[in-house]
Amino acid sequence: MYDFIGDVHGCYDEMHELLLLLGYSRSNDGVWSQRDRKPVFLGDLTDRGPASLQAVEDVAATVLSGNGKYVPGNHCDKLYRFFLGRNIQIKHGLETTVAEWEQLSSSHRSVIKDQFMQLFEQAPLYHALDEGRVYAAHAGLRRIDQGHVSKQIRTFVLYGDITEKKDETGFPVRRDWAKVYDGSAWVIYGHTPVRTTRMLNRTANIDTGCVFGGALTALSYPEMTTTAVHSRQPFQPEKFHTFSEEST
Ligand SMILES: [Mn+2]
Repeated sequence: MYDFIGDVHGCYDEMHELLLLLGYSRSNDGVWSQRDRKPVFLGDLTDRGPASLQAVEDVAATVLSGNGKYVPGNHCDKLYRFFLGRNIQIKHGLETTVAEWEQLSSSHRSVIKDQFMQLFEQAPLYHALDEGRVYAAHAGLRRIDQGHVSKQIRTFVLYGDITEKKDETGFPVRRDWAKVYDGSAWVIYGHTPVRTTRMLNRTANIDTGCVFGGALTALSYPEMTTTAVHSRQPFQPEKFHTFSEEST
């Protein structure tokens, strides 16, 4: 009944191909299913890739017409604050989305901005689906946080299990929350690019790094099967995370 789709990051062509492969049909209102299925977009639709705004338009049309679901990612949160006119740093990929947006006519700009802001504002921080048997959350969701929202939970869901420590490239060190997850509900998430879908303790990280030359992956629920399309972007192996299965 659901097809969870990992971080798109402006890879519209791959997203379009994946949705067709999953059997979705297209209309002016995005995609829809003849088999009572819905795509669930796991956030980070934009930044770094070649067609961020097309991805926004398509996902917004699909979700706002009731044919799909969406949860925000950290890049979505930043784009939202950009559209609010906040003083934010335009980097880490946001510069590509802003450049696309600045090339549009002013009327098209306001349409895209309104669509995205509506999509973002109607989205819950995470979705509980199938009567709470499965959660969709951008960077993950701990068992104790399920059913709750707070500032701390928001940070976890958008950015992951980050620590105060920085690695040698200046990014926060991420803890491996999935390794100690003990919930009975599935948590489907993305955010941390991995070479292949990582399933562990009823968690599934399906961000297979499309924008870094990996693949765009969908996880079908309740079948728990994956469908992937190859990326059209250059492969950047250093962008993919490897987990040490020994350390905690
Ligand atoms: Mn992210």
